[in-house]
Amino acid sequence: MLEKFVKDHYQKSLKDCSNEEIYIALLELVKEQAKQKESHAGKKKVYYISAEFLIGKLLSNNLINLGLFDTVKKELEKNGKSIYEIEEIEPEPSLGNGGLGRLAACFLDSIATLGIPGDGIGINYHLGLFKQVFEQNLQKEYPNPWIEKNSWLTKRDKSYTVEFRDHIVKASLYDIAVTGYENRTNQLHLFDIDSVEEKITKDGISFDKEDIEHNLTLFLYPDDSDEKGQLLRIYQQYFMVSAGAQLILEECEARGCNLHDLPDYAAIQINDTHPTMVIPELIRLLLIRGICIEEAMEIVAKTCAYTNHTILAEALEKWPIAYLQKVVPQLLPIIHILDNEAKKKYPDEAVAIIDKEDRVHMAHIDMHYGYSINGVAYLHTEILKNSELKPFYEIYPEKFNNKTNGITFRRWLLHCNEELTSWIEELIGNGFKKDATELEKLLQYQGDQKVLESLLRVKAEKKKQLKEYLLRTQGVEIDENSIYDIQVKRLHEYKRQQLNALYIIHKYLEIKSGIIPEKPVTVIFGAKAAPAYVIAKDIIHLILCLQELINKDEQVNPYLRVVMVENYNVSKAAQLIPACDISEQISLASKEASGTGNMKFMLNGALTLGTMDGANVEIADLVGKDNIYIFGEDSKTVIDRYAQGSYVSRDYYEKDTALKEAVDFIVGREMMAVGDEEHLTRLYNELLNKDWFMTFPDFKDYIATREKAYHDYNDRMEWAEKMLVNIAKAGFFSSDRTIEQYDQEIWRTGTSK
Ligand code: NBX
Repeated sequence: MLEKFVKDHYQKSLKDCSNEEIYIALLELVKEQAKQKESHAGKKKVYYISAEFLIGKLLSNNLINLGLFDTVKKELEKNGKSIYEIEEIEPEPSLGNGGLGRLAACFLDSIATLGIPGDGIGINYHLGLFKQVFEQNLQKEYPNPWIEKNSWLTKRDKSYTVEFRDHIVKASLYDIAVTGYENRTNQLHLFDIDSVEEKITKDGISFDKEDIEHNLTLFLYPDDSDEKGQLLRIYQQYFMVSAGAQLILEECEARGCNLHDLPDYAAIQINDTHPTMVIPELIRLLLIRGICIEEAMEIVAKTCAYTNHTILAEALEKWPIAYLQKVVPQLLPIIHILDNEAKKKYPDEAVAIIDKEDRVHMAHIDMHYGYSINGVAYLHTEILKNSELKPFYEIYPEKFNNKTNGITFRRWLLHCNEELTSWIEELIGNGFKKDATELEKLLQYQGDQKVLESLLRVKAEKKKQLKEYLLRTQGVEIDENSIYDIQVKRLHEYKRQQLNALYIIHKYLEIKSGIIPEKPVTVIFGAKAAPAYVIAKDIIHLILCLQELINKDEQVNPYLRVVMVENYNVSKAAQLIPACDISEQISLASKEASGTGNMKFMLNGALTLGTMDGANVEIADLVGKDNIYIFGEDSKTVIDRYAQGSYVSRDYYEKDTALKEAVDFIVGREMMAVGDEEHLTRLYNELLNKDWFMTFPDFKDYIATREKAYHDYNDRMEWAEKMLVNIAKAGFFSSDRTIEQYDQEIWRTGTSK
C-alpha cells in the first residue's frame, strides 16, 4: 500500500526513498486515512479545553489506531527500511508539562476510540516545554521547536477575532487529527496567531514577555514567576478560551442549537483552572447574542464541568483583578456579577470568587458556575470533599464526583511494548485491546512456570533494549542484569526525588563500608524542573553529582549506578517504562492527585514502591499487599501534622544516625568535589530546617521497604508472579474506562455503552 502511495507521490519505488521521504509520505497517508473517518454524527459534542496536550510523537500511534501499523512495518522491512528509524525523524510535540497534559492526550485518544464526538481545544505553542541539557551537573534550558514544513498540523480556513484591552488579534485555527482505535476521527483544535516570531528568544529560553504580538503562542507555560510572565499567561488563556468559545457556539449553531439549549449540544470539560475564563467569556458572548444575564449564567453553568488536578494551594490560580483589568477588562463586569451572586447566596469568605485582596479565585468560578467538579483518583476526591474544598462540598455535594485517571493502552502497551503485547495475545487472545479488563484472564497463569519464565524473558529483552538505547543516546553504560529502579516524572519537592537520592547516598555509604548488595541496582531518573523553581533545580544537581561520584567509583559501581536521563519526554518514557523492574511512586501521602506514570509502569510489569497516595491506593487495592511495596505515613497522619504545624525535621535528623549521615553527605567533602557549594548547601539547609514535604519521617520505612523489594526480586518465579498480577489488574486504568465514566456521568452524549 505504501509502495503505491510513494509511486504516486514521488514517482519512485519505496526502496529508493530516503527515510525522510517515507516519513512525509506516511504523514500524508495517515492524514488521508484519518479524514475518511471524520463524522459529524451526533447532537451533543464534548469539548475538552486545556492549555496543554502532551501528545508526543503521533506517527506510530496513528498507524496502530488506523489498523495499518503491522502492514506498514512489514512492507518497510521488505524494502530494507525500519519503522523505528522512521519514527525517530518525527519531532516530538512537547505541548505539556507532565501528567495533566499527557492525560489530555490520552483522553482524546479514548474519546475517539469510544466513538464519542469530542474535540480538544488548545494553543499551538511553537516551542514546547524546554529542551533540557545538563551542563556541569546543572539543568540548562533551550528552545524546543517542533513545527516543520510537513507536520500533523492542518491549517483551516477559519479564524476568530480575539480582543484584548490594547489590541485585537486574529486566532487562526490549526487542526491535528485524532484517530480512534478502529473508530472515528476527532480533532485537536489549536489556535495560533500569524505574527509569532521564534527569533525573539535569546540566551536559552528568555524573551521579551511584553512583546505580545510576537510571543503570544510562542512558548508553553512561560515562566510566570513575575508579573510580566503572569500577564502573558492571562493573554494566552484568554486567547484560547475566547477563540474556543466562538468555535463552540458556531459549531453548535450549525448543528441546530438556538443557544438557549446549548447544554443539549455541548459539554465543555475545563482541564484544571487554566481555561476557566471560558465561563465568563461564554456568558459575554451569549449576552452579545441577545440572551439576558440570568439565563446566560444558567446556560453556561449547565454546559461547563471542571476537573481538579491538585491540592497544592499554590497551584490553584488566583489572578489579581488589576492584571485581568490590564488584559481583558471586558470580562470584569461579568466576573463581578458572578462574584456578587455567589456572595449573596454564600457569604462565607472561603467560597468567594473575589477575595479581600482583590484576587480572582479561578477554581471558585468553576465550582459555582459549573455543573460538575471531579477529582482524578479516589483518595484525591475524598480529600477535596473532606478538607481542601470542603466548604464547596457542603454547598454543592451533588456536583462532586471522582473520575480515576487512566492511560491509553494503545500507546503505553501496544506501541511501547510490542513484545509484551504479543506475549499477552498468545495467552489470552486480542480481546484485551478493546476491553482492557480481559487482562484479568492472565491470572489463570499465576502458577505456570513456563508462562512466568517467558514473561521474565520479555522483561529481560526490554531491559537490554533500554541499555542499548541509553548507550546510543546518552553514552552511558548500564548492567542489564541489575535491577532497574526508575523514577520518572516532573521534578517537584512533593514527588520527593530527594528521598530517592537520600536512599542512594545511604546505599553508597553502606557499600563503602563493605556491605555488598545481593543484586546490583541501577537507579534511573528522568525529570525536568520548572526554570524558576530553585530547589527543584538543586535536587537535579544533587542527582547529577551522585551520578558522577558513584559511577566513577570502582568500589561502588559494580553494585550501584545512577542515571539521570536527559530531556525526559514522552518518547523517552516509552523506552524506559517497559524496561522497569521497580516503579518509584513516593510522593508525600495526600499530595499526588493521582499519578499516571504509576499506571503505565504497572501495565508493563513493574512493581510499585510507593506511598498510599493518589492512584497508588487503587493499585494497592487491586493487586493486594503482596504485589506492591507500600511504605510511609498515610494521608490522614500527614494532613493532621500540617494542621498542627508541628513538624520539625531536625528532630528526626538528630534521632536517626543513618538519616543524619545521608543528609550530611550532601555537603560533605566527596560531594563538594563534584558539585557546587551554593546549590548543595541550599538544599541541605532546606531539608534540615524545613523539609516541607516530610521526607525525614518516611526515610526509615522507605529504606526497609526498598530493601525488601530488592530482596524479593531474587526469587525470580515469585517476582514474575507479582508482575503477572500487576499486568492482569491494570485493565482498570485504561483511559477507555475513565472516558466511559466521564461520558456516562458528566457529558451524557449518549454515545458510549
Ligand atoms: O495531573 C498532575 C497531577 O500532579 C497528577 O497527580 C495527575 O495524575 C495529573 C493528571 O490528573 N498535574 C499536573 O501535571 N499539573 C501540571 O502540569 C500543571 C501545569 C501548569 C500549572 C499547574 C500545574 N500552572
